[in-house]
Amino acid sequence: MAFSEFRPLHDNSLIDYIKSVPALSSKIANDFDNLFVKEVGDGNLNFVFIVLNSAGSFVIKQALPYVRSIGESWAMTKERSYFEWLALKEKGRLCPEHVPEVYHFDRTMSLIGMRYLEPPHIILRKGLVAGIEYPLLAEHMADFMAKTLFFTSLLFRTTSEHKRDVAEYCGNVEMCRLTEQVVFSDPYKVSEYNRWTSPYLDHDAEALREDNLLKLEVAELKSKFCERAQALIHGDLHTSSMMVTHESTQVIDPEFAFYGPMGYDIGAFLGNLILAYCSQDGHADQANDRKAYKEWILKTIEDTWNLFQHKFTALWDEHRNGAGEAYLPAIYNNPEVQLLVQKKYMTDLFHDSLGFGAAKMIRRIVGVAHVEDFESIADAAKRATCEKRALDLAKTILKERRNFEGIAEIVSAIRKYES
Ligand code: ADP
Ligand code: SR1
Ligand code: MG
Repeated sequence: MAFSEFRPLHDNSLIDYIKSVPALSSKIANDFDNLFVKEVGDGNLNFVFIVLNSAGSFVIKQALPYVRSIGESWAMTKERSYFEWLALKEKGRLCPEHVPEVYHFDRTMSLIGMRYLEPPHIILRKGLVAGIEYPLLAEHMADFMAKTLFFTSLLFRTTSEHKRDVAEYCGNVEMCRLTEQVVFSDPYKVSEYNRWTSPYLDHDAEALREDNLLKLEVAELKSKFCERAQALIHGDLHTSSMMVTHESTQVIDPEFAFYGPMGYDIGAFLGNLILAYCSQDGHADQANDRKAYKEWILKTIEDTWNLFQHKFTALWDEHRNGAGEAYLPAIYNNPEVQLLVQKKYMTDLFHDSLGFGAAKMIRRIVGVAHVEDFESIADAAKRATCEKRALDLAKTILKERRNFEGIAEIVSAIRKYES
């Protein structure tokens, strides 16, 4: 069977496809007799097949020209697969410890073949719902974010390299426009796609549309998201975009990648950890009140930012006499000015991260795409109580983000929203 033009793959055609690609068939020793193939895509957008036998394994991810969770009525470019591949390669080069290896890419078929993250790897969000602690998570995510953000920013690169790559990723405009809509626009207006736990949150959803101060701040964040090509960001770094074990953290799914504000990635991760925290009371039962687990989440939030800040500034110090265009050594080479610019840069980045993180919390409660942290709380009243707490907290963080001086103050603010 020829695959010279795009077609969605199913179990049988997938096997024919694999037979036609040596980079894939060699992974399973060309043995098709006892092959296990299963579609496991539970994300919002794409189809993911696990392929394995006793000789080896891989995953095939294919983008179809629409949003999977909505259906064919919401068209979406399958070129997202190209940008996912590009970003997996680049982030894998910068941080191979935390990115699955890519084995194959086919632009015509919008298809990526990559490492199968075998059990016990699970999606982090599922681990957070189950109450599982991951002792290395903060360290690993801080490492991933510090390396991928620093090395693609003007702190490290020349403007020639930067503009070349910015231009390439501008092609991912449809994915950026999806984010502009579902994160920064729809939650603040009437939209056919919005939903929330009704009737409990009816008033809260309406209040968002009438909160002028909030809308002013969201406009500022949206403009930064659209205009600031600070680094190559993942673009969708929530807790379902990483697969984890106790020892391993693997970041997947960078199909929203583009040159944008670093705080959008850091905020996505921290904001989703805060959502996980706020959902814990809904998962508490007689066997486990989740109190200790909530403390672990708070510690992970604090450690992530502190470790990120440490690693990022260490990379900056190490490369400060390199080719980075932002702070030329000829101008910024004395320790006093170096300290001043780093402090300003990190403070601005912290406030950006808080703003974007809060916006991403809000969209998961009143927008189109919700999260399992809350959706898996069957009792609607209980779910709404958790969601309302998260929503109120997010509104405070978003509006007052510039007043927070460190992550410990955010942890204190989170504690204040306890019932
Ligand atoms: P989407 O782009 O639709 O959000 P994801 O990349 O998040 O798709 O993948 C959907 C699901 O497929 C994940 O939740 C995970 O269960 C599974 N998956 C994706 N990539 C891998 C992988 N490399 N190894 C194992 N499972 C994977
Ligand atoms: C229709 S919105 C789908 C969402 O799922 C992805 O993971 C992104 O977060 C996107 O906003
Ligand atoms: Mg996903």
